[in-house]
Amino acid sequence: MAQMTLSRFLIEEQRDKNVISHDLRLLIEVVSRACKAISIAIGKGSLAGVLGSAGSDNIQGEVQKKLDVISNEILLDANEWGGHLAGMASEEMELPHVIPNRYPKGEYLLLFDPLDGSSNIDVNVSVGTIFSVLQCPEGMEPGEQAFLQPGARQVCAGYAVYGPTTLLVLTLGDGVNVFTLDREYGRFVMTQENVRIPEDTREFAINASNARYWEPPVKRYVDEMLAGKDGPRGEDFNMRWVASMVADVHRILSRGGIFMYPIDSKTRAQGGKLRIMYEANPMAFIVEQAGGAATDGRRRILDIQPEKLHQRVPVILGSKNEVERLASYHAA
Ligand code: AHM
Ligand code: MG
Repeated sequence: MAQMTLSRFLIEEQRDKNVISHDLRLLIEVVSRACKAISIAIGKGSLAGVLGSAGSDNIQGEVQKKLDVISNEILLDANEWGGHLAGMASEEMELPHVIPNRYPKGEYLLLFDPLDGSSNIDVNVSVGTIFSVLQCPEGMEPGEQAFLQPGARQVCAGYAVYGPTTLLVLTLGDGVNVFTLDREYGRFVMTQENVRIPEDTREFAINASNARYWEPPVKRYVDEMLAGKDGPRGEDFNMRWVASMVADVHRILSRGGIFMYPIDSKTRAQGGKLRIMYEANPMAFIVEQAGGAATDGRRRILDIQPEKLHQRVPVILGSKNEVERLASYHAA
C-alpha cells in the first residue's frame, strides 16, 4: 500500500470518516508545516546563530531562548491568514493573539507551547512543540475567556518532538497516531497507528532534586519504587528524566512509564510547574487516548476548569495502573 502521509490521513478522516471538518484539517496541515519549519531552524543550530538566549523574559518570567521566539513567530505567521482560526494563545505571549482584520476568521482556537524544554536546546537534547485545539464558543470574542475551557473539550491535540527524528504525534479524539518527518520529501508519514501505552511499567520520571519539597503521597510512592525488590513493590524500578516534557511523554507513549511534576512546597504558590492550557491538557488528552491516565493527584486533568490562560497545574500521567496507584495514595 502507498505510504499513509499525514495529508492523506487527514483527508480520509474528513471525507470518509467525517471525524474532522475541512477547517480542522487545514489547521492541522498548517501546524504540521510550521513544525517542519521549526525542525529545520533547530537542525541548523549554531550554523544559523539560533542558539542561546534572546535577551528577553516571557510572561512567566522565564528567559526566552532565541528559538522560543523564532518558533512562536513561525506558528503565528503560518496560522493567522488561513481563515481557520478565531484566535491563538501561546506560552510565550501574555495575551491571546488577535487575527488581523485583513484575514478571514474561523471557529477554532489554537494554543501552543512553541518550544517545550528549550532549556535543553543549547546542549542538543530533544525539544518539542505542544499544541491544543478548542472551538471558540458561539457568539464569544476570542479573548482570554473563550480559551478557558476544560481539556475534555479539546477537538485535537498533538506534539512534535525534535529528536534524532522529527515526529508528529496526533489525536483527533479517536486514538493516537505517530507520523515521522521524511526530510527528503518534506512530508510526515504515519509510522505507528493507534499507539497504546502499557498499563504497567517499571520506569518513572520525576525531578528528584525536588524530593525535599514533595507531599507525603509522592514521597511514599517514589520511596517504594526506590526500595526496589526489597521494598513493598517487590520489584526494581528505573528512573529517566529528560527535562523536556515532550521527550519524557514520548518515551512513555512508546514503552510505558509514569511522568510526575507534582505540586510541592516550592511551586505551591503558583499552582504547580507545568501550564494547563498548552502543556498538561494536550498531553493528558493524548495519553488518555492511548489508554493511559492523567491526574493532578486529586482530579482528572481534563476535567479541571481553567481560570487563567497561563494557569499552572500539577501533572501525573502515563501508564494507567501506576497513575491510579499514586492517585490512591493521594486519596488515602
Ligand atoms: P518550558 O516550557 O519552559 O520548557 O518548561 C517546561 C519544562 C518541561 O519540559 C519539563 O518537564 C520541565 O519544565 C523541566 O523542569 P525541571 O527544570 O524541574 O527539570
Ligand atoms: Mg513548556
